[in-house]
Amino acid sequence: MKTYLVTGGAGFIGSNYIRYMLDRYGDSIRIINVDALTYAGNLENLADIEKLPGYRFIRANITDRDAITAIFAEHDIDCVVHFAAESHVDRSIKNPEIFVQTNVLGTAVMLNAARAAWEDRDGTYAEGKRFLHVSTDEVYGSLEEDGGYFYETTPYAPHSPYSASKASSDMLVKAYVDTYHFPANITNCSNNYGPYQFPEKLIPLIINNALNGRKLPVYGDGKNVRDWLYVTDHAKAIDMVMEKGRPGETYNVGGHNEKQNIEIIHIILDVLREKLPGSDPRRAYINEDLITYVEDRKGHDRRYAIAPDKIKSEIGWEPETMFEEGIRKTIEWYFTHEDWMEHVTSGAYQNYYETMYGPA
Ligand code: NAD
Ligand code: TDX
Repeated sequence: MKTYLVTGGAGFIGSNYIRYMLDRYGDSIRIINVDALTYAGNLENLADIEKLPGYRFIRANITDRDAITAIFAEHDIDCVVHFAAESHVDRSIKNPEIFVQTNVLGTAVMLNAARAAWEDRDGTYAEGKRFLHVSTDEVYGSLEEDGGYFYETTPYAPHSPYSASKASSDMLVKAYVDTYHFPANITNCSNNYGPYQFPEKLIPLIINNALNGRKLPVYGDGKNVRDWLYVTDHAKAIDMVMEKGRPGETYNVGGHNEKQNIEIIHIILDVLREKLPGSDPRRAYINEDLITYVEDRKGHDRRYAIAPDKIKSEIGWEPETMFEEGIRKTIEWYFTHEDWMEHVTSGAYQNYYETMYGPA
């Protein structure tokens, strides 16, 4: 039976990945979710999973070397899927240091602990050991509006403290591959969206603000382009890279769903109007008047886009969910999970952790 150590599994992508894996493999795998439960980690994201026999949660900070080493000592880990990170660009502009601590030092701790547990005396690793580092397309910098894509060979050119910290962590993984023949892969993914995304990111923020009649903040001219990937498609890509990826390789994961931010906002408003019943009072205020242009993000990357050719040809993965379908599924999820949004925006879930586990 394979045992996966998933870091950051209480966050947006990590919780969707754990659900995907337990749906797909059931009792034939074990998942140990290691998460510090920062503001972005929410055990409500896994409420339907916490009692499954193959699942276990451990609260630990990835920068805590002793705690991480103890987890490797206690469990025979086959695969690490490393999601844990500070993930929000705007927060990194305000407070870069925590991004270096978690994303760079935390990744170093994870790599060291995995290597110490896995490496044989002759410098080899048992069959089946694999460390998958989940990274971002933002490490490649920014593309021109009128063309080009990020490829695995594109030079790194991060601009924000967030992307600089992710680029640094990628470099550490590459150094482990080159120096210790460490069995790792890196996936660099485009913008994800879907259920359980924290409403600081564009799509859930716009859905939540519109439903509450609040302004919809658009940075700059609203024409920055992101390449949107439905989160379950990303979970499937990670599973396939873990199964079929060549050790040491990087795979870019993208949605072929490029959209300007302002287009996203118009689509969300259209779908909200389409989905809300005629009698719903919110229909009165959900309209384009809510759109408000605000000061641009500092160092705002203009365009991200991935051509996922390598992962398609080597591994057979392709994005399956087109944006028009994915955004409908996402909005329906937020409609049926108003309690989740209420707990997240009020901070109620964090009070619960303090009671359960003490201060972070
Ligand atoms: P998220 O912010 O929703 O979740 C991050 C999780 O990591 C939370 O559960 C948090 O509690 C945990 N965490 C943070 N610091 C920790 C620490 N020091 N120790 C242990 N746990 C800690 O992030 P996400 O959007 O789910 O992103 C997951 C990963 O995917 C990140 O590495 C991010 O860089 C990468 N990524 C995200 C996107 C995206 O669009 N969201 C796209 C590409 C790559
Ligand atoms: O209120 C907003 N108004 C706005 O115009 C917010 C929150 C964002 N934006 C713009 C900025 C970006 O151009 O929307 C775009 C998307 O912004 P975010 O949702 O903050 O995502 P982004 O900065 O592109 O980064 C995301 O994708 C890559 C994730 O947060 C990263 O973790 C991931 O690596």
